[in-house]
Amino acid sequence: MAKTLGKDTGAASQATSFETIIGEGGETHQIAGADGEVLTTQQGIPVADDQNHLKVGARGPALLEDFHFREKIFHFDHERIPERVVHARGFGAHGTFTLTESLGDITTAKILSEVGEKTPMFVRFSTVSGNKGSPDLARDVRGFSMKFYTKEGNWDLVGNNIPVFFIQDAIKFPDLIHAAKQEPDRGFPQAQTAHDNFWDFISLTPESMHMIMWIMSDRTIPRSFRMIEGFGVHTFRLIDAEGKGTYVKFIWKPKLGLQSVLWNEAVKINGADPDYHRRDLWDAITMGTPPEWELGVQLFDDEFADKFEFDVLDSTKLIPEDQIPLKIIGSFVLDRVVDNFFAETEQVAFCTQNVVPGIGFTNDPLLQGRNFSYLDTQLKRLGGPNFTHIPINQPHVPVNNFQQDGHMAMRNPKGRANYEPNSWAGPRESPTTGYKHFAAEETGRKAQVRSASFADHYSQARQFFISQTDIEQKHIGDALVFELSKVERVDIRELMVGHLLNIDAKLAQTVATGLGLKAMPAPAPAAVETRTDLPPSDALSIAKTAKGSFEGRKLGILVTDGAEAAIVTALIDAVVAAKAVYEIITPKVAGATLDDGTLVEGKQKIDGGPSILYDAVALVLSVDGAAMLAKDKTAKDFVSDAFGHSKFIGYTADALPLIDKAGIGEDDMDAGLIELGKAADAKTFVKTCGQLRLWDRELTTDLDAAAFLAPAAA
Ligand code: HDE
Repeated sequence: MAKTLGKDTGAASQATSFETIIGEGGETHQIAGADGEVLTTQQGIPVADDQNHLKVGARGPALLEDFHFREKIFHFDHERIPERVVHARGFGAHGTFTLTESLGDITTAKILSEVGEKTPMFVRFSTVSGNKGSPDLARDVRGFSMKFYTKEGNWDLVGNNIPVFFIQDAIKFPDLIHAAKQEPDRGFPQAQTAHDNFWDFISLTPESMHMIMWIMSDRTIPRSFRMIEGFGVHTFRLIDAEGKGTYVKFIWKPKLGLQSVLWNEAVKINGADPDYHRRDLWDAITMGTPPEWELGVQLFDDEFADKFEFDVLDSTKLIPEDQIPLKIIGSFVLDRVVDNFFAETEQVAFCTQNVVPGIGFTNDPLLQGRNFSYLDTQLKRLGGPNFTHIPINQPHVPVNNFQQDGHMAMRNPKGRANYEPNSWAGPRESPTTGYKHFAAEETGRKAQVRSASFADHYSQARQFFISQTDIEQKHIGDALVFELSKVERVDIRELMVGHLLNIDAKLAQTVATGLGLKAMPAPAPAAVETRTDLPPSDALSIAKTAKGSFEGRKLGILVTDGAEAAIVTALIDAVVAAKAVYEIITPKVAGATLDDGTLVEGKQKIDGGPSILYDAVALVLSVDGAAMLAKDKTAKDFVSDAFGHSKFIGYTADALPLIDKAGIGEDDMDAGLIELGKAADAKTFVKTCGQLRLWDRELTTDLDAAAFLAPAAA
């Protein structure tokens, strides 16, 4: 006999009513009420029982006749589509691009020439080497793919957060990716380049050295998608009405500035919150603080290309902003999360060859290869040629052509003509508005060759390295030592140090010392000697371009019962005024009762809110609270990690016993530890947090600092 448990109505957001009853076997049935939505099969047939499949007798065998059971399991079995071969882990959001400066004199593209024009867009951020379930803070390049739904069709700009790439010719891409991903015999490591195969390939591929400097820098462990730059990498071409071309590089800059975390932090974040980046973006958008980027271009002509030190078709090189300043032409904001992750983020299909009239390609041998690869990959992933019919991939303009049929065709034209030319009706060519390829003059011998103009592999690697601040240089050294220490073959480690010698002697020495090499290896053979005349460029450094603001960052406020309410309130006010956010962390998630009797709710129990999840922390504790937490390993880690990660720490005097037990003695107290004696101190503290980290502290908290501080070998 079924027993009625009660009528409800479920969550407040559900408009329909249902009744919950218990079945004979104790299972729960939710029965649709009079105004309720009825569960159906894919054919729209109402379902009576979704808890039990059809059987002969209550304990008997299943019957094939049960079409609902069969359909439900069949559909479930086919839920997965192949993950992307690269960039499998990603997260997307919708936004709008607004043009502020017209490029109408050099391109016919409406999106780049009609000032004020708002173009809907979708962006997908990703890591490259891990699989779909890998953690967000892998040391890796971030993909930054953009689809603009323009008035002239879809334009895809499929970029990265690093302006250069590992290889010069697309034919090496499968080798690069095989070497970076899990080793084929053992199936690990996941989402890590710290293994023999990767460094074996790299050490035998000197053209990757510039990119290696970037990936060993803090750029590959970003604090947030909201705090990364984007680069189109290749040189593209803008084309005007007369068919004249202008070279262009696309670069987008985050309004919040660049920021990264430390490696020790990244490793811990991956455990505490593997979804750190996607959650951060989701939260920022849903809380009404949508991230924004400026879109800039570097424009140049053949004359510049001819005199530039490197080949503008070589994607292992960049053009320093000091040489061609960025012209900001617009900005975009990401302000809408997806309704459904699979439908949008997973099914979005970017293709480098999706360009609109007025935008064209160059002969960059990487871009040429990509233009083949992306269309090909969509066929495999999305299962047929009609992936453009999926809403996220559909242009926002009419699509008219005679391509027909195929798997899952959703756009099926009416009428008799399905060919052209025809004498019936239908779309026709337009020599005036249609896409015209840039009419480049091409000559040359048919051959498998690499241009000699691509041969300098070290000069820009060096330029990048010398553009970094001391602490950024230290991080590059640390990362190389970490990764190469995971490489088992000593000859690979040595060959890598040989390459570093061609970049910077001190870096090579730091890494050799860090690895404990017995002797300095010989420099790697170089096709072209490293230039030492390229000047440092501030735009290449994260630290030198810092905005000095806490906007968009997160303060973790650790609070216990009896803590000073006035300080907690002042901190919250200061954080809100700084356009930042905060989370209250308490010993129990229900919250803490402050000294004025108010209950402040905890967003995290301390075990679930380690300090690595915050940009800065404040310890607002009572005497009893501090005494209790001073015995707790997690609380001590909270403080010692924040200190070790060079974060700013605000504290009330009563919190000192916890700070002490966390291993921070009186001698260690530095300018980054700020006492919150009175409510007004909260403002000063949050302002100081705008410096983001007290980098000098790292030289006293890290063993590797010694190798870094040692003078370079002669
Ligand atoms: Fe990709 N790349 N790539 N790539 N790439 C793919 O296309 C490929 C390269 C980049 O969010 C694949 O749809 C080749 C450079 C991003 O969905 C595939 C070469 C840059 C994404 C492919 C490159 C990128 C991809 C796999 C060597 C930076 C994620 C799934 C010439 C400018 C797109 C897919 C998304 C994805 C091929 C090199 C960026 C296999 C052959 C250089 C951001 O087609």
